[in-house]
Amino acid sequence: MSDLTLYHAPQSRSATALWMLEEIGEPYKIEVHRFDDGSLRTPTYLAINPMGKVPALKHGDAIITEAAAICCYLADAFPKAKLNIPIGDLRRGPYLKWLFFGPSCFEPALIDKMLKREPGERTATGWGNLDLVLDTISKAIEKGPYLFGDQFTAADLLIGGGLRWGIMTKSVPIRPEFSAYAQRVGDRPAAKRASAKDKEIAAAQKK
Ligand SMILES: N[C@@H](CCC(=O)N[C@@H](CS)C(=O)NCC(=O)O)C(=O)O
Repeated sequence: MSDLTLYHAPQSRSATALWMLEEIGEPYKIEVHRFDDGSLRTPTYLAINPMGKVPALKHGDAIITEAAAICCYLADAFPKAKLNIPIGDLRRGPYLKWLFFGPSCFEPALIDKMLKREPGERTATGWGNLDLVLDTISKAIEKGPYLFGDQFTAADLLIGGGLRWGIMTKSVPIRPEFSAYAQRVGDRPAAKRASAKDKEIAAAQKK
């Protein structure tokens, strides 16, 4: 028994962790939260994530927060799913680069765009600007089908998930390579199961 619990709120960044758990295929529990009832600010939850945010993952006694770290952790902890590139493989470095690129470059650039914030001076902001980030992703997926050829990894889940979200919110301009890649990752059965589960949880909260 894997003893995995996801602390989740629907229609949020924790959808990434939910999708990753579906990819891994191990049994897991979900503790559902919402943003308007104070449940992310209780001492019990703050002991899990002092940031008062989702996602958080409990595996045995270990708590992991930050969506990208959760994806990286699960991919390594359950290698049978073949979603990681293991230590010892020279592609491990580039793989980690993409796992970090998601939250440190892609996400802040997207948030700048969504919040209509002027990107700062590109030499000072770690992510430069959205065009720079998108051109970098574009180049990396042009050969495809995934960042590392035929192998779909946790890095595709993060970058592809970010692109899907950016396209949906119209923060990412339509480019054929983005649409094709976003469609490819979104068509994965685990992505569809996670999305259905997330919608079901959101609908139950509205009742
Ligand atoms: N850096 C975190 C961000 C997590 C995050 O901001 N989660 C939002 C939902 S999308 C949240 O829990 N917000 C509730 C709050 O801050 O009160 C990650 O990548 O996991």
